[in-house]
Amino acid sequence: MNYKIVTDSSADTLSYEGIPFASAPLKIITDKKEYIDDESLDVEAMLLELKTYKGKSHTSCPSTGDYLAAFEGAENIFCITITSGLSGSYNAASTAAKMFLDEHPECSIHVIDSLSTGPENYLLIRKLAELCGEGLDFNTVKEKITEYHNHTRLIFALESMHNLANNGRVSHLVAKMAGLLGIRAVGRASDVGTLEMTGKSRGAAAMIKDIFANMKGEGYSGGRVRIHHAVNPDAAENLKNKILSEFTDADVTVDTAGGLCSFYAESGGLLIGFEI
Ligand code: X90
Repeated sequence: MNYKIVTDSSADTLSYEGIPFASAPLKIITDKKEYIDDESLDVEAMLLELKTYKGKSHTSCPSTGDYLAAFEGAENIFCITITSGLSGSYNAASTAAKMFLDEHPECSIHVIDSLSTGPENYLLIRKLAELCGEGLDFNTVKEKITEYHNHTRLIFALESMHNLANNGRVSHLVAKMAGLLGIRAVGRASDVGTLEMTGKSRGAAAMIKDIFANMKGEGYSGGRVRIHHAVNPDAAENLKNKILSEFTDADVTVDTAGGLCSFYAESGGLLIGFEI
C-alpha cells in the first residue's frame, strides 16, 4: 500500500523519514509581519521579536487549499490535525478530504482530530509511520491508530498564557495564574481538546516534579514520552532524567517546539506527550 502522512505544523515535525510526509503550515500574524511555520522559520528569533512587539498578534490554520495541495498525488492518506477544540485546522482538512475523495474515489483518507497538539501529535505520527511501514491495510491501520490514540495524553507547563488569553483560547482569569513571576501553570489536554488546568508550580524544580506526578496520575508507567520545549532545553532534559530515574528503559525523546506551539506555549513552555 502507498501511504502518505499529512499533518499541520502544530505537530512540531516538518519532515518524517521513511514515509511520504507533508506538513501544512499554520501562520503567526502581527500587524508588522507574517511568520509561516515551516522550515524557513527561526522560532527563537520570532519569540525574541514578539517579546518587544506591543501590537496585536494572532494565528491562522491551513486552508482547505493547503490541505488539498498536501494530499495531491497520494493514494492512502492519514491526516492528523491540531485539536478542533482550539483551531479550524480539522475542519479545513475534513473539507479538503471530501473534495479530494470526490475527485479521486479510488483513494482513502482518514482525518484524525488529535484533540491535542505538539508532542502527542508527534507520537501519533510515529505510530502511524510504524503501522504503515508494516504493510497493514488501510482499515487495519485506522483501527490500530484509533486504539493507540486512546492511550496517549498531553500535559503542559507554561510560564505565560498571554497569547492564549489574547486569542480567546483560555480565559484571562486562567491566564493570570501563569502571569505571576516564577509560577508555571500546569495542565492537560482535556477529553474535548481544550486546556484544562490542574495546578501551578513555583520554581523550575517543582515544575518538573509536578509534571511527573501528573503523568503518573494519568497512568504513565514507562511508555514512550516526547518532550517539546519552547527555548527551554534544560527543563526538558531535567524532566527526561526524572522520568528515566524511575523508568530506566523508557523511550524518552526531546525536541524543540515549532512556531505555532512556541507562540502559544511562549518562552520557557514545555509540552509533554506520552503513552499510558
Ligand atoms: O487555528 C489556529 O489559529 C491555531 C490555534 C491554536 C491554539 C492553541 C494552541 C496551543 C499550543 C499550548 C498548550 C497546550 C494546550 C493543548 C490543549 C489541547 C500549546
